[in-house]
Amino acid sequence: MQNWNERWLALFDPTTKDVEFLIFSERPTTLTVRADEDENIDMLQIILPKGAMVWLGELTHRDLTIDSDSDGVPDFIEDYLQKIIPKLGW
Ligand SMILES: [Ca+2]
Repeated sequence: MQNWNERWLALFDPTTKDVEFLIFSERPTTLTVRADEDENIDMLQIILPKGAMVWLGELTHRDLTIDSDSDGVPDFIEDYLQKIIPKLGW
């Protein structure tokens, strides 16, 4: 799980190349995350303001280790979000 400073979350399993994106029309009001004893997330609860919309997408990444600006967000995710968020019109 990555990024809580913006209106999106990216979820990925390091054993696969699949990344799921949740993009919110408004920032969620509450985020609850629970992990098991192996630190694997087994529950994620997101509470949104009334009327908020969510866009869910899934992609296959090339390489999550490439982070040109060293902000912790892989280039693959930043490039994708910069393309898709303006198209949502939120
Ligand atoms: Ca980055």
